Amino acid sequence: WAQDCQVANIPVMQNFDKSRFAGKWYAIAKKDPVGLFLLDNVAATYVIDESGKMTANAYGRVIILNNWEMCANMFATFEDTPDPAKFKMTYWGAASYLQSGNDEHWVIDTDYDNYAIHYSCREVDMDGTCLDGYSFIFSRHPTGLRPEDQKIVTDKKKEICLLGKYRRVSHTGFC
Ligand code: ODT
Repeated sequence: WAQDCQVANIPVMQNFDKSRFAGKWYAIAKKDPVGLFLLDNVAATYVIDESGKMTANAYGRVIILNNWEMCANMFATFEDTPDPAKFKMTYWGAASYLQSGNDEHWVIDTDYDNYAIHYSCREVDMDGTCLDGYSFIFSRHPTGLRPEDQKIVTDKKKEICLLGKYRRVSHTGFC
């Protein structure tokens, strides 16, 4: 394939099955957006209700008001779209001073049992590439990705034009 950094052409997970995606995922790497929020110790738990609607809660270490360090408890609801791997996420914090808003929530790839690649472009540039966005590499294991999943994840980072843009997300037990 040829590299195509157009947001509209980013390949997402085929036949995404949200019920298999449910449960807890540990963020092990992150590409930050402008105005970075979740720093580290980040995990997200997805729930699918009887009607098939997806919700999630997440936690992570944040620094607010310049210097106050805390664990943010965050919640999200997801609106389905015609593409099963693409959702519109509405999110808010347990406390009013935490971030809230609406973001895209795309699942680029996952094997459901070990790794997942999340992607969200917040602002598409004039040329169709992403001007501001963020992405999480998730693992079912807090210890990180299995060696056999690393190449798959590296290839996908390249495909979404974010190779080299990630930092590691540590899990120290802070949250
Ligand atoms: O950390 C940043 O810089 C941007 C992230 C803002 C969104 C955080 C909202 C979390 C809402 C609850 C969880 C849902 C799971 C979402 C998956 C990815 C974001 C953590």
